Amino acid sequence: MSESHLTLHEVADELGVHYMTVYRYVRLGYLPAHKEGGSWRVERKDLDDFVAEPEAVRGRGQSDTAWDQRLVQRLLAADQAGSWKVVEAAQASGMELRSVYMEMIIPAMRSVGEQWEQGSVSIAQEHAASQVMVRLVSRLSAQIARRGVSKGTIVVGTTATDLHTLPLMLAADLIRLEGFEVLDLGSNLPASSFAETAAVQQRLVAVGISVTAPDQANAIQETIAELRSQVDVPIFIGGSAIDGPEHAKLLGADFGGPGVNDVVPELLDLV
Ligand code: B12
Repeated sequence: MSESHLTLHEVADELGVHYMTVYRYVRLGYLPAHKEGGSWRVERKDLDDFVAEPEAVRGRGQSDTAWDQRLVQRLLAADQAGSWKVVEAAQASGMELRSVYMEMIIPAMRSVGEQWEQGSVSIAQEHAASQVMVRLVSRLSAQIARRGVSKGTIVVGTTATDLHTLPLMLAADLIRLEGFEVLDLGSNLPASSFAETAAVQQRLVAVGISVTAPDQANAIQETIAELRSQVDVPIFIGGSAIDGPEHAKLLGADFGGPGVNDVVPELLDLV
């Protein structure tokens, strides 16, 4: 065994604890590890980092794991590999994909945002954390496997002036998890291109607009007007800049709300 890739037994000997204790550290995401030939291996550097952490941070004595906060730490360190290891560890401990999004990814990103607003995180750190998160979500998204026949296609995008791609990506994945094909057009797309693309989709069920940036009322109305001139399916809007269903309707959408859960019943009613 190479000295840089330790088995869990070697780690246990070194830490002076039982093998099962080390196994628990790994499964709960306290100690990064990867699989080699079916068994866990720990890199020397990760073990050194683990030993260097204060007991409270390691959480050795805790039975619950604040996965989102563990992820926030890795994101703020712009540690892509470490962030992925936290996600892997959560999944290895039995967390299902939807919960990874709802209980880890979304709260972690909101926490980064709050710390940025409070000034405890710099704008560069927030940007770097967002970039790591985009990569993480791209990787996680590949795990979404549709069971059975697709419920149809939903095209999503933002207004031409909203740059928040990440909330859109997350919303797109949560809609995919409901069994729809989702065509994610990203952010900053001219309304005419958005509408032209939606218009040529097979089995189009609805079109969704993600709204995160402030002051988008005019842009939303333009996007909706363009869409209505080219497609005749319901149009819904969502995102953190939408207060609730009434606000969505006031802006000209057929339905909407801040979160994906607010629109899932209507989407399922369409099929
Ligand atoms: C990262 C970030 C950015 C990045 C975006 C990078 C990227 N690749 O996306 C950049 C740097 C580009 C950016 C820019 C700006 N940002 Co910004 N940003 C954020 C931040 C920190 C995180 C966003 C995020 O990923 N959130 C996490 C996701 C999980 O949460 P969510 O947005 O609620 O998304 C969920 C739901 O809303 C829903 N959803 C999303 N889309 C849709 C669509 C549909 C149809 C449905 C049903 C649901 C749905 O699903 C998601 C998952 O549950 C937030 C802080 C925050 N609290 O979110 C600020 C925040 C959104 N930004 C804000 C602001 C003000 C700006 C700027 C104006 C700053 C500036 N002065 O330049 C610009 C605007 C640029 C523009 N024209 O768009 C404000 C918005 C306040 C508002 N709406 O009134 C926030 C809230 C920060 C703050 N409190 O000041 N930002």
